[in-house]
This record gives sequence, structure tokens and C-alpha cells, in this order.
Amino acid sequence: MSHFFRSVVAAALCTALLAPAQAGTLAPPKGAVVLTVTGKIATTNVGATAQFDLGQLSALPGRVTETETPWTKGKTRFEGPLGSALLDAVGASGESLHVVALNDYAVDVPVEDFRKWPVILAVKKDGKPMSVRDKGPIFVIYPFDVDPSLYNERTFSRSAWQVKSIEVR
Ligand SMILES: Nc1nc2c(c(=O)[nH]1)N[C@H]1C(S)=C(S)[C@@H](COP(=O)(O)O)O[C@H]1N2
Ligand SMILES: [Mo]
Repeated sequence: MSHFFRSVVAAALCTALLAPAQAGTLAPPKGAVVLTVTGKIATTNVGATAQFDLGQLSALPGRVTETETPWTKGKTRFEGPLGSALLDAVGASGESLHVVALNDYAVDVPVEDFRKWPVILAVKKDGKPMSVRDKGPIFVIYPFDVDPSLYNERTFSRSAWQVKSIEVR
């Protein structure tokens, strides 16, 4: 490679590594909005918020987490977008996530949790969307299969179900 091209590549890498949360683009939701993200985000689609329908959430990079939980019997297969993919989709730049559920249960989840572990925002349980009655439409599921030490009360309190909104703080 020529010196010139090496410089160009080096400059591009520096830009990519040093860039703050990027303001990407996010299409407006087409279906029913199931999640609204507000706060310290660079990418929005409805006013100052980022709103998602189920299709948009399912289109993000995701994971299947097959695990037991305190709220289910036997092994259950949860599937949904990675928390880290959601953070990237909205260009999140805060430290903490104020997660609020339909029953107004709220919990503060460190952004670090979503970066450190493949936490998912499950939108399917055993292959099917979850009704509100069945803790849907969104259930925060930690990777108990990857790190069994996560199976503790602190994680359980961060395992919000019927999630409706997240404020990045
Ligand atoms: N939507 C919603 N999610 C929630 C809660 C809640 O009240 N509503 N409680 C949380 C807390 S504090 C814990 S410890 C566990 C409680 O699970 P349990 O009700 O089965 O004991 O779920 C968490 N997720
Ligand atoms: Mo709790």
C-alpha cells in the first residue's frame, strides 16, 4: 500500500474510533409503537424521540437466550434485539437507562450492562410474540445462559417486563 493510502486508511480509522455517538437515521414506525426511547440519543424519528414498532425491533441484530427464569417454568426460548444494538440504533450516549413498564414499574439499568453482556429486549417467547398478559410485548432478558452468576436479585430487579419506554440518562 502506498504511503498516501495508508494515511487515508489511518485517518478514516481515527475518525471511526474517536467519533461520538453517531446520528444515524431511523425510519418512522409503520405499525403500533411498542417502545419509545428518549433522553441522550443522537438518532430520532418522531420529534425528539426514537419510536419502534415490533418489526423494527426484530430487524435489529438479536440473540436467542434459552434459559430458566424465576418467572417461567423449565427452559424458555427468548428472542429479541440486543440491548447494545438498540443503543447503537438510537446513538445513545448516557450512562444509565431508566426503563419504564406499562404498570409504571421503573428501574435504572447501567448502560454498561448492555455493553458487557448480550442482554436482549425479548419480543418473542418460544417463537411467539408475548401478550401484555404474558409479560410482553418487551421483556428485558439477561444472558443467564452465558453467565450463571447473573442469576441474582439485582439482575432480577433489572429484568423489567411489559417495557414501554427507556430514557437514556
Ligand atoms: N413490569 C414489571 N417488571 C418487573 C417488576 C414489576 O413490578 N413490573 N418487578 C421487578 C423486580 S423488583 C423483581 S425482583 C422481579 C420480581 O419478580 P417477581 O414478581 O416474580 O418476584 O421482577 C422485576 N420486573
Ligand atoms: Mo425486586
